[in-house]
Amino acid sequence: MFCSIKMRASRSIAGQDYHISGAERLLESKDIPACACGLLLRALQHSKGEPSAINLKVEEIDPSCVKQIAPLKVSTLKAKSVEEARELALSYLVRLGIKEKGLFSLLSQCFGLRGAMLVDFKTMERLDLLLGRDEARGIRVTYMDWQGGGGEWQKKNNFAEALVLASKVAAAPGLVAELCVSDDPDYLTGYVASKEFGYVRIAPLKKMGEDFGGRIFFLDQSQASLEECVHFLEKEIVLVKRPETETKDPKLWLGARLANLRKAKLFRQCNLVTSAQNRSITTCQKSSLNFASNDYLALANHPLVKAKAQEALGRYGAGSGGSRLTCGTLPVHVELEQALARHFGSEDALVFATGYQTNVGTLQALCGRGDVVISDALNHASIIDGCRLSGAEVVVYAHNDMADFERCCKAYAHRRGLCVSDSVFSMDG
Ligand code: WAQ
Ligand code: MG
Repeated sequence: MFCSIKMRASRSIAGQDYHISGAERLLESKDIPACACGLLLRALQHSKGEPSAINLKVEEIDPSCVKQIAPLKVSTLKAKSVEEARELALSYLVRLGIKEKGLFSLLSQCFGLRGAMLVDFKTMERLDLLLGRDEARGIRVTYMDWQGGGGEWQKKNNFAEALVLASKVAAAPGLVAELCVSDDPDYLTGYVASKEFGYVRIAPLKKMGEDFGGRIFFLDQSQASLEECVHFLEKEIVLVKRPETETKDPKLWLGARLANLRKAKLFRQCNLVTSAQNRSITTCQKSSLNFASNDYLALANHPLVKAKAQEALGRYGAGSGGSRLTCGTLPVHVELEQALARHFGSEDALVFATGYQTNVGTLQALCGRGDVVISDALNHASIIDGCRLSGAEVVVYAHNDMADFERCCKAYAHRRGLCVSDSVFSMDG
């Protein structure tokens, strides 16, 4: 069952009802107990003080009546002072033909209202009073939530809740704009919102601790009647689609990833080496001693190796033309593998072009789903990738810790698998 839940907390002082906190959600009935509990705690722990009454209303709603709308686009402005922030807010409203200079003094009259003041956008006449309701009520926007609900119930997320409300308000017939400042004494951010410019967050729109805040909705009665607009705000059930947090424009999302790498100092670029591989190499027109090479045996620039490579190049050309399994196995490959097997005293050998391919290829060939790989915590990234690609369960033991290794082996003794350790560990530098 799909439901609406509303909480409203107030304090009665000398017979007068002061609004403390209000919130509402749309949710499945199974979530009602947890949500009710969260909203009650929120009311009881509000920074405006303890309520003397809390209303909680739960009602079934018809899911076929739910309208889905898009959220307003959000932008944020920070001002140096309250005056500057208010000027900024007004500058947005002026664009829509709302010219009232004293808007913030009008807003100060909203403090204590349970809902928003609805005014004519040209004359500033307060329209919600024409509906014959009590003055402190205002227009309370209800039946709205984020699509898929979620989120906290107890802790108020001013921004997320305000964006839902503002998105519904901006979608109301005839509604030109909204001006809002939180009435919470410690929350200084407010916003102006409209279909035209979206949701513009502005801070600080009041001083810390100031008894100030509320909402004004501006209606253009030539577009829609007061009743039509209020019906939408108070009765239509609206779910706001979650904003896309991830852009789909590849330039933007890849750009953001690159920026993050740079920020984390993880952005890497290839070093250009302009000399042959030796103990010293030339990079950036400078000779440097090379501690980064894997050419431990200095074979890369050995005259005999180079001469043999040149000979092979003359005979076979510059590429194998295919994978080893199809048409890429040449006599020189077989000779090399046999020589390596003899040297290491093994049955056979298989040569890969790079160390990365060796680890990824071998581990995948040896292990698969259902097997266990017991792996040193500081094994090279290529071993980790090989383990992952094999689909085997990976059990990691503390680096070079033979007691931990033994514990893992014993724990998995009943399973089939493989232990894998690097020989020269390079991952921690
Ligand atoms: N419908 C109409 N008016 C409401 C509603 C509602 N559902 N809920 C609150 N109001 C009025 C009421 O008069 C409150 O006193 C006033 O608005 C302020 O409500 O970081 O937290 O819930 O981008 O205190 C805006 C900035 C936060 C968020 C707004 O409002 C951000 C906020 P509060
Ligand atoms: Mg509040």
